[in-house]
Amino acid sequence: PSKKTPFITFVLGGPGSGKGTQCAKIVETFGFTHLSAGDLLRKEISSNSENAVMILNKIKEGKIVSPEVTVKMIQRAIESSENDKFLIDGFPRSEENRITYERIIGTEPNIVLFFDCPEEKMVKRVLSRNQGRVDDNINTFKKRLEVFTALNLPVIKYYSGKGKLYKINAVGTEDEIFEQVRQVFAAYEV
Ligand code: UP5
Ligand code: MG
Repeated sequence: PSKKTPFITFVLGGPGSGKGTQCAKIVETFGFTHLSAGDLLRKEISSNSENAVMILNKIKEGKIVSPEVTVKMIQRAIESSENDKFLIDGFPRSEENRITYERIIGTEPNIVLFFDCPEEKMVKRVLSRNQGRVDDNINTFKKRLEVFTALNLPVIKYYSGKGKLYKINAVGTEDEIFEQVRQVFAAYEV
């Protein structure tokens, strides 16, 4: 039996802008399933899959993994879930990512959240996270930020042009930021 077309939210923002933190709150309040592309890739590394070494090297360099790999991972996660609403966190990171997703999945997201955060806040948050991520060091942070600016901002612009973008001010307490996020989903009644 074919499932209902799911409600898809892309969650974008620079490194350390608070995507994962806010996604956890959206899951609690609105019952979404959270798919962090970065977490899915890190899972591939720890399961020693055929792509593990390639993925680890990309993450260490702050570079973007081939979109076929990432989209297949997302597709599997959506298809194996019973839920019909998903947060896709940290993807698409480039126009190539976006176009590959549309080609393989065949749809566009319903809405896109953009956590807008100044660099000095993001770098502080990343360097004080202390969860042992191989990319949480100042050198890799700089590369992640460069890639974000060059490749991810055009995607954000694209969705803004389509009227799908919700820009969130990502400075403040977690609860202050979530209040803006809550209003977006409340309006959609999802
Ligand atoms: N924190 C959160 N909110 C706060 C607040 N309001 N005030 C103070 N502190 C706050 O938050 C970061 C830290 O800040 C945490 O310690 C948190 O407690 C605190 P978090 O919610 O984790 O921020 P997030 O935006 O999720 O940061 P993250 O580092 O995960 O973002 P990235 O986009 O850099 O990382 P991601 O995991 O998405 O990707 C990692 C790498 O994977 C990429 O660089 C790339 O190499 C690869 N990748 C791909 O190749 N393709 C993909 O599609 C996805 C990833
Ligand atoms: Mg994250």
